[in-house]
Amino acid sequence: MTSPASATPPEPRESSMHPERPAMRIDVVSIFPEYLKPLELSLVGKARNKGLVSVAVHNLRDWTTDRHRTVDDTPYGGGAGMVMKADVWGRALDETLSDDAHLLIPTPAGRVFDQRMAEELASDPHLVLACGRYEGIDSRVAQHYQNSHRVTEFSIGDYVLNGGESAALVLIEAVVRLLPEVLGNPESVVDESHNRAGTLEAPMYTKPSVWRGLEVPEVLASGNHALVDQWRKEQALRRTAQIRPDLLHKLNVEHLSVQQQELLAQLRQESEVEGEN
Ligand code: JAH
Repeated sequence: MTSPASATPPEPRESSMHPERPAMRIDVVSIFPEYLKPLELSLVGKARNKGLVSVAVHNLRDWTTDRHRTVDDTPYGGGAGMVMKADVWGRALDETLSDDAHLLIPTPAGRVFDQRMAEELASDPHLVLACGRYEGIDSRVAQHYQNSHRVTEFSIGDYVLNGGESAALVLIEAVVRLLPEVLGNPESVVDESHNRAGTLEAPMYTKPSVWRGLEVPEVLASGNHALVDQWRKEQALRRTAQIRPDLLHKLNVEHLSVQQQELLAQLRQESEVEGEN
């Protein structure tokens, strides 16, 4: 005889520390599933273990139908290299995409992935990354799924890779660290190299105060937090102007202090003069 249901304590869930289901599901499809092994490590691996995200990696060849498990064919119109077949990708994605999935395709021809995009993706319930190889995936695959799903072709920078896998790893790490409860210290999410204002961060130092003759800037040891803060904001802006002048006109002025705004006007004038030469 079983005990009455009301007296039976509920079964502990798979992760009793995080009883809610993962905030996000991520599926990756690739012909090199081992390339995605780093997802078992470090930040993403820990987030998976805590049940904050579920990640599955699939082998595209599981959706081939021929003896040789063929995933590519020669390009229409000729040219070098091979193109990944739409029919194989179609079967893989029909099975992998949920109704609310966002399909992400790494390609050198995609929208450049940045922190803003990472923040947007962190709100999606389901990401599916389709990693191509060779000369890429038959263009009709992205076209087809645009009729039923959100589809984003993305690039992690202006260089050519041998396939989308490493770009997928980059995107996943940037997104997963933004999910609630993934980072131990949520302050470090905003206080880092692409902050609210969009400047680079000030240089950082730790002990010893002199290393190989190089001294830590005096102000940082002053104990004057207001002065330190002011110095860091100035350094942040100077560094941005020097290393990433392209970021200067994208800055979020509302998140700059009055002093930063004045310095910005000065740095912009200086770069205008340089640009004229
Ligand atoms: C190369 C499929 N960050 C740019 C980027 C992204 C993807 C690829 N290359 C560069 C790529 C070959 C096949 C994707």
